[in-house]
Amino acid sequence: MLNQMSLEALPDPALLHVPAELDASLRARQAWISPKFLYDPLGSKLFEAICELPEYYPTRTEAAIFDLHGGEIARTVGAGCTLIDLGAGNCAKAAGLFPLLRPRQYVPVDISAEFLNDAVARLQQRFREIEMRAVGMDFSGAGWDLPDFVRDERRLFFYPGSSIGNFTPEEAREFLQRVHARCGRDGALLIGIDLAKDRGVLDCAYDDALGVTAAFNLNLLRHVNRLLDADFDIRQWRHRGFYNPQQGRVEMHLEAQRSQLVTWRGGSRRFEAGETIHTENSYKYRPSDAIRLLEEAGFAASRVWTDEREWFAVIHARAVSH
Ligand code: AVJ
Repeated sequence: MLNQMSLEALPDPALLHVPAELDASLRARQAWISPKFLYDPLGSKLFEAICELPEYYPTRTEAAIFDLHGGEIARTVGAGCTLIDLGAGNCAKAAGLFPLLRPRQYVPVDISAEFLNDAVARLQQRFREIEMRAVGMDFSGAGWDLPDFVRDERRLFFYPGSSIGNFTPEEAREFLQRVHARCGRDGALLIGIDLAKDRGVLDCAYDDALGVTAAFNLNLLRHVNRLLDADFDIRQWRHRGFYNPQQGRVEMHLEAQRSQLVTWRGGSRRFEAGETIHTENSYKYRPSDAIRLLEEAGFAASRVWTDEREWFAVIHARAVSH
Protein backbone atom coordinates (compact mmCIF):
# COMPACT_ATOMS: atom_id res chain seq x y z
CA MET A 1 0.00 0.00 0.00
CA LEU A 2 1.99 2.89 -1.33
CA ASN A 3 -0.28 5.66 -0.18
CA GLN A 4 -1.05 4.44 3.24
CA MET A 5 -1.24 7.13 5.81
CA SER A 6 0.99 6.80 8.75
CA LEU A 7 0.77 8.89 11.86
CA GLU A 8 3.03 8.49 14.78
CA ALA A 9 2.51 10.98 17.54
CA LEU A 10 5.24 9.68 19.78
CA PRO A 11 4.83 10.23 23.51
CA ASP A 12 7.35 12.88 24.39
CA PRO A 13 9.59 12.04 27.35
CA ALA A 14 10.30 15.75 27.82
CA LEU A 15 6.65 16.37 28.66
CA LEU A 16 6.99 14.18 31.74
CA HIS A 17 9.11 16.92 33.32
CA VAL A 18 6.60 19.68 32.66
CA PRO A 19 5.39 20.10 36.27
CA ALA A 20 8.94 20.48 37.65
CA GLU A 21 9.91 22.83 34.82
CA LEU A 22 6.85 25.05 35.35
CA ASP A 23 7.18 24.97 39.13
CA ALA A 24 10.76 26.28 38.90
CA SER A 25 9.98 29.01 36.38
CA LEU A 26 7.00 30.27 38.41
CA ARG A 27 9.18 30.54 41.52
CA ALA A 28 11.97 32.49 39.79
CA ARG A 29 12.48 36.09 40.94
CA GLN A 30 11.25 37.24 37.53
CA ALA A 31 8.57 34.60 37.05
CA TRP A 32 8.41 33.19 33.55
CA ILE A 33 6.58 30.52 31.58
CA SER A 34 8.09 28.99 28.45
CA PRO A 35 6.30 30.15 25.27
CA LYS A 36 5.98 26.53 24.17
CA PHE A 37 3.01 26.31 26.57
CA LEU A 38 1.15 28.90 24.46
CA TYR A 39 0.27 26.16 21.98
CA ASP A 40 -2.45 24.00 23.50
CA PRO A 41 -5.29 23.31 21.01
CA LEU A 42 -6.98 26.68 21.67
CA GLY A 43 -3.62 28.49 21.71
CA SER A 44 -2.75 27.03 18.32
CA LYS A 45 -6.07 28.31 16.95
CA LEU A 46 -5.52 31.74 18.50
CA PHE A 47 -2.10 31.89 16.87
CA GLU A 48 -3.75 31.12 13.53
CA ALA A 49 -6.11 34.04 14.20
CA ILE A 50 -3.15 36.32 15.02
CA CYS A 51 -1.74 35.55 11.59
CA GLU A 52 -4.92 37.04 10.06
CA LEU A 53 -4.56 40.36 11.92
CA PRO A 54 -3.59 43.45 9.91
CA GLU A 55 -1.02 44.38 12.60
CA TYR A 56 0.73 41.01 12.58
CA TYR A 57 2.88 41.32 9.45
CA PRO A 58 5.36 38.38 9.80
CA THR A 59 3.22 35.52 8.43
CA ARG A 60 1.87 37.60 5.57
CA THR A 61 5.28 39.04 4.68
CA GLU A 62 6.92 35.64 4.72
CA ALA A 63 4.12 34.23 2.55
CA ALA A 64 4.67 37.04 0.04
CA ILE A 65 8.37 36.13 -0.12
CA PHE A 66 7.47 32.49 -0.81
CA ASP A 67 4.96 33.61 -3.48
CA LEU A 68 7.40 35.89 -5.21
CA HIS A 69 10.52 33.73 -4.96
CA GLY A 70 9.02 30.24 -4.76
CA GLY A 71 10.47 29.19 -8.11
CA GLU A 72 13.98 30.21 -7.12
CA ILE A 73 13.62 28.66 -3.70
CA ALA A 74 12.52 25.38 -5.30
CA ARG A 75 15.47 25.42 -7.71
CA THR A 76 17.85 26.08 -4.81
CA VAL A 77 16.37 23.22 -2.76
CA GLY A 78 15.82 20.68 -5.58
CA ALA A 79 12.98 18.14 -5.85
CA GLY A 80 12.70 15.00 -3.73
CA CYS A 81 13.97 16.26 -0.39
CA THR A 82 13.11 14.95 3.04
CA LEU A 83 11.15 17.92 4.37
CA ILE A 84 11.35 18.17 8.16
CA ASP A 85 8.94 20.85 9.35
CA LEU A 86 9.93 22.08 12.82
CA GLY A 87 6.88 23.53 14.61
CA ALA A 88 4.51 22.52 11.83
CA GLY A 89 1.27 23.65 13.54
CA ASN A 90 -1.48 23.33 10.93
CA CYS A 91 1.12 22.37 8.26
CA ALA A 92 -0.25 25.10 5.98
CA LYS A 93 3.09 26.75 5.17
CA ALA A 94 4.79 23.54 4.11
CA ALA A 95 1.68 22.40 2.23
CA GLY A 96 1.77 25.60 0.22
CA LEU A 97 5.30 24.70 -0.87
CA PHE A 98 4.58 21.04 -1.77
CA PRO A 99 3.74 21.76 -5.44
CA LEU A 100 7.02 23.66 -5.82
CA LEU A 101 9.37 21.64 -3.61
CA ARG A 102 7.87 18.20 -4.38
CA PRO A 103 9.38 16.53 -1.31
CA ARG A 104 9.71 12.75 -1.15
CA GLN A 105 8.94 12.55 2.56
CA TYR A 106 7.22 15.09 4.81
CA VAL A 107 7.87 14.98 8.56
CA PRO A 108 5.92 17.61 10.50
CA VAL A 109 7.16 18.00 14.07
CA ASP A 110 5.19 19.83 16.73
CA ILE A 111 4.70 19.84 20.47
CA SER A 112 0.92 19.90 19.96
CA ALA A 113 0.55 16.39 18.54
CA GLU A 114 -3.24 16.47 18.69
CA PHE A 115 -3.47 19.53 16.45
CA LEU A 116 -0.81 18.05 14.16
CA ASN A 117 -2.55 14.73 13.58
CA ASP A 118 -5.75 16.38 12.33
CA ALA A 119 -3.79 18.57 9.95
CA VAL A 120 -1.69 15.71 8.55
CA ALA A 121 -4.69 13.45 8.03
CA ARG A 122 -6.31 16.09 5.82
CA LEU A 123 -3.08 16.84 3.98
CA GLN A 124 -2.32 13.22 3.17
CA GLN A 125 -5.61 13.07 1.24
CA ARG A 126 -4.50 15.96 -0.96
CA PHE A 127 -0.91 14.84 -1.58
CA ARG A 128 -1.00 11.05 -1.77
CA GLU A 129 2.43 10.77 -3.42
CA ILE A 130 4.27 12.25 -0.43
CA GLU A 131 5.02 9.95 2.48
CA MET A 132 3.89 11.74 5.67
CA ARG A 133 4.86 10.80 9.20
CA ALA A 134 4.01 13.16 12.05
CA VAL A 135 6.20 13.47 15.13
CA GLY A 136 4.87 14.88 18.42
CA MET A 137 7.97 16.20 20.13
CA ASP A 138 9.37 19.17 22.03
CA PHE A 139 12.48 20.19 20.09
CA SER A 140 13.01 23.46 21.96
CA GLY A 141 15.52 22.05 24.45
CA ALA A 142 18.54 19.77 24.26
CA GLY A 143 18.47 16.05 23.69
CA TRP A 144 15.81 15.66 21.02
CA ASP A 145 16.27 13.34 18.10
CA LEU A 146 14.33 12.26 15.06
CA PRO A 147 12.80 8.78 14.85
CA ASP A 148 14.52 6.23 12.60
CA PHE A 149 11.80 6.40 9.97
CA VAL A 150 12.99 9.86 8.90
CA ARG A 151 15.00 9.46 5.69
CA ASP A 152 18.53 10.76 6.01
CA GLU A 153 19.02 11.66 2.35
CA ARG A 154 18.65 15.28 1.28
CA ARG A 155 17.16 16.54 4.49
CA LEU A 156 15.69 20.02 4.41
CA PHE A 157 14.87 21.40 7.83
CA PHE A 158 12.07 23.93 7.44
CA TYR A 159 11.87 26.48 10.26
CA PRO A 160 9.63 29.31 9.08
CA GLY A 161 7.71 32.05 10.86
CA SER A 162 10.66 33.41 12.82
CA SER A 163 10.12 30.86 15.55
CA ILE A 164 13.90 31.13 16.01
CA GLY A 165 13.13 34.52 17.60
CA ASN A 166 11.77 32.80 20.71
CA PHE A 167 15.31 31.72 21.61
CA THR A 168 17.97 34.06 22.96
CA PRO A 169 20.80 34.38 20.39
CA GLU A 170 22.89 31.92 22.45
CA GLU A 171 20.05 29.40 22.62
CA ALA A 172 19.39 29.94 18.91
CA ARG A 173 22.99 29.06 18.10
CA GLU A 174 22.78 25.88 20.20
CA PHE A 175 19.48 24.96 18.58
CA LEU A 176 20.89 25.50 15.08
CA GLN A 177 23.95 23.43 16.01
CA ARG A 178 21.62 20.57 16.96
CA VAL A 179 19.78 20.92 13.65
CA HIS A 180 23.13 20.99 11.85
CA ALA A 181 24.18 17.77 13.60
CA ARG A 182 21.03 16.07 12.24
CA CYS A 183 21.41 17.32 8.67
CA GLY A 184 23.29 14.32 7.35
CA ARG A 185 25.77 14.57 4.48
CA ASP A 186 23.79 16.83 2.16
CA GLY A 187 21.30 18.56 4.46
CA ALA A 188 20.16 22.16 4.49
CA LEU A 189 17.94 24.58 6.35
CA LEU A 190 15.21 26.86 5.03
CA ILE A 191 14.51 29.40 7.75
CA GLY A 192 12.29 32.48 8.10
CA ILE A 193 13.64 35.25 10.32
CA ASP A 194 11.90 38.47 11.33
CA LEU A 195 14.09 41.53 10.85
CA ALA A 196 14.71 44.60 13.01
CA LYS A 197 12.36 47.48 12.12
CA ASP A 198 10.51 50.54 13.40
CA ARG A 199 9.36 49.91 16.97
CA GLY A 200 5.87 51.29 16.39
CA VAL A 201 5.22 48.47 13.93
CA LEU A 202 6.47 45.93 16.47
CA ASP A 203 4.44 47.31 19.39
CA CYS A 204 1.21 47.08 17.36
CA ALA A 205 2.03 43.62 16.01
CA TYR A 206 2.26 42.23 19.54
CA ASP A 207 -0.59 44.23 21.10
CA ASP A 208 -3.33 44.30 18.46
CA ALA A 209 -6.53 46.34 18.56
CA LEU A 210 -8.85 43.32 18.73
CA GLY A 211 -7.03 41.78 21.66
CA VAL A 212 -6.35 38.47 19.92
CA THR A 213 -2.72 38.50 21.06
CA ALA A 214 -3.95 39.28 24.58
CA ALA A 215 -6.23 36.21 24.44
CA PHE A 216 -3.34 34.11 23.09
CA ASN A 217 -1.10 35.21 25.96
CA LEU A 218 -3.79 34.86 28.68
CA ASN A 219 -4.73 31.41 27.40
CA LEU A 220 -1.30 30.32 28.67
CA LEU A 221 -2.70 30.60 32.20
CA ARG A 222 -5.63 28.29 31.34
CA HIS A 223 -3.12 25.79 29.99
CA VAL A 224 -0.95 26.06 33.11
CA ASN A 225 -4.06 25.66 35.29
CA ARG A 226 -4.65 22.31 33.60
CA LEU A 227 -1.01 21.17 33.55
CA LEU A 228 -0.27 22.06 37.17
CA ASP A 229 -3.72 22.07 38.81
CA ALA A 230 -3.04 25.77 39.35
CA ASP A 231 -5.67 28.37 40.23
CA PHE A 232 -4.69 31.38 38.13
CA ASP A 233 -7.72 33.70 37.90
CA ILE A 234 -7.41 34.88 34.31
CA ARG A 235 -9.47 38.01 34.93
CA GLN A 236 -6.79 39.24 37.34
CA TRP A 237 -4.11 39.34 34.62
CA ARG A 238 -3.40 41.67 31.74
CA HIS A 239 -1.49 41.21 28.51
CA ARG A 240 1.62 43.30 27.79
CA GLY A 241 3.47 43.16 24.48
CA PHE A 242 6.19 45.68 23.58
CA TYR A 243 9.58 46.13 21.93
CA ASN A 244 12.60 46.21 24.24
CA PRO A 245 15.27 48.17 22.31
CA GLN A 246 18.12 47.32 24.71
CA GLN A 247 17.61 43.60 24.07
CA GLY A 248 16.52 43.88 20.43
CA ARG A 249 13.42 41.84 21.12
CA VAL A 250 9.68 42.02 21.60
CA GLU A 251 8.60 40.78 25.03
CA MET A 252 5.26 39.43 26.13
CA HIS A 253 4.32 39.50 29.78
CA LEU A 254 1.25 38.83 31.89
CA GLU A 255 0.81 41.54 34.50
CA ALA A 256 -1.00 40.96 37.80
CA GLN A 257 -3.83 43.48 38.16
CA ARG A 258 -3.82 43.20 41.95
CA SER A 259 -1.95 41.40 44.70
CA GLN A 260 -2.93 37.72 44.72
CA LEU A 261 -1.90 34.29 45.89
CA VAL A 262 -1.64 31.61 43.23
CA THR A 263 -1.36 27.98 44.22
CA TRP A 264 -0.51 24.90 42.20
CA ARG A 265 0.33 21.26 42.77
CA GLY A 266 3.48 21.45 44.89
CA GLY A 267 3.74 25.20 45.35
CA SER A 268 2.34 28.68 45.63
CA ARG A 269 3.41 32.29 45.16
CA ARG A 270 2.13 35.75 45.91
CA PHE A 271 2.19 38.15 42.96
CA GLU A 272 2.06 41.85 43.77
CA ALA A 273 -0.01 44.26 41.68
CA GLY A 274 2.02 45.15 38.59
CA GLU A 275 4.33 42.17 38.91
CA THR A 276 4.70 40.23 35.66
CA ILE A 277 5.22 36.74 34.35
CA HIS A 278 7.48 36.88 31.31
CA THR A 279 5.95 34.61 28.67
CA GLU A 280 7.79 35.23 25.41
CA ASN A 281 10.73 36.85 23.69
CA SER A 282 10.69 37.47 19.99
CA TYR A 283 14.14 38.57 18.82
CA LYS A 284 14.44 40.68 15.68
CA TYR A 285 17.66 40.29 13.69
CA ARG A 286 19.59 42.36 11.21
CA PRO A 287 20.34 40.28 8.08
CA SER A 288 24.09 40.28 8.77
CA ASP A 289 23.51 39.06 12.36
CA ALA A 290 21.20 36.29 11.13
CA ILE A 291 23.82 35.10 8.65
CA ARG A 292 26.54 35.18 11.31
CA LEU A 293 24.34 33.14 13.66
CA LEU A 294 23.86 30.50 10.95
CA GLU A 295 27.59 30.41 10.22
CA GLU A 296 28.40 29.95 13.90
CA ALA A 297 26.17 26.87 13.85
CA GLY A 298 27.92 25.32 10.84
CA PHE A 299 25.70 26.56 8.02
CA ALA A 300 26.61 28.58 4.96
CA ALA A 301 23.83 30.88 3.78
CA SER A 302 23.48 30.20 0.08
CA ARG A 303 20.56 32.56 -0.60
CA VAL A 304 18.70 35.33 1.25
CA TRP A 305 15.28 36.50 0.05
CA THR A 306 13.48 39.50 1.56
CA ASP A 307 10.39 41.64 0.91
CA GLU A 308 10.76 45.15 -0.46
CA ARG A 309 10.49 46.80 2.99
CA GLU A 310 13.09 44.33 4.30
CA TRP A 311 10.86 43.38 7.20
CA PHE A 312 11.44 39.63 6.93
CA ALA A 313 14.05 37.27 5.48
CA VAL A 314 13.88 33.71 4.16
CA ILE A 315 17.33 32.13 4.13
CA HIS A 316 18.50 28.89 2.55
CA ALA A 317 21.62 27.62 4.29
CA ARG A 318 23.59 24.46 3.54
CA ALA A 319 25.13 22.39 6.29
CA VAL A 320 28.90 22.50 5.99
CA SER A 321 31.14 20.33 8.13
CA HIS A 322 33.59 22.14 10.33
C1 AVJ B 1 5.41 31.98 16.42
C2 AVJ B 1 7.14 32.71 17.86
C3 AVJ B 1 7.08 33.48 15.62
O1 AVJ B 1 7.13 35.62 18.03
O2 AVJ B 1 5.92 36.50 16.47
C4 AVJ B 1 2.81 35.99 17.88
C5 AVJ B 1 4.51 34.09 18.31
N1 AVJ B 1 3.65 35.86 19.83
N2 AVJ B 1 2.30 36.97 18.61
C6 AVJ B 1 6.20 35.57 17.23
C7 AVJ B 1 3.68 35.28 18.66
C8 AVJ B 1 2.80 36.89 19.80
C9 AVJ B 1 5.38 34.28 17.12
N3 AVJ B 1 6.24 33.13 16.78
